[in-house]
Amino acid sequence: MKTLPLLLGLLALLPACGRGGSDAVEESSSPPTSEIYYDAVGTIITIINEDHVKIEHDEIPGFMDAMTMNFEVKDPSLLHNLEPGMEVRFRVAVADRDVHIDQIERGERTRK
Ligand SMILES: [Cu+2]
Repeated sequence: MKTLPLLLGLLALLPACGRGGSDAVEESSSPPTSEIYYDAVGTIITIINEDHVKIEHDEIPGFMDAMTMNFEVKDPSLLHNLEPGMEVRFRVAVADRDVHIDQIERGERTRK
């Protein structure tokens, strides 16, 4: 039974090593991960600062459940003319670890 904790410890170390290696290879030999886009609807809760907004959004199929969360926007001008309480339609661009809104406009939220 003494060998089990040791084995588990070794197994835990392996994924970390493998990931570091493959990242380095991907960066040098293949193009950057392409973005995936998700259309969403929600209500603006707060304009946090020039490029962050808190939105209560409906379910985004294949991406996330309905929730209230902060988003970064690609360009501060996207938030011009938007105010708390407004219903919006927006698009979330997801690439690797980067998630941000690249399109947003006023639009009615269709509630189920
Ligand atoms: Cu969310």
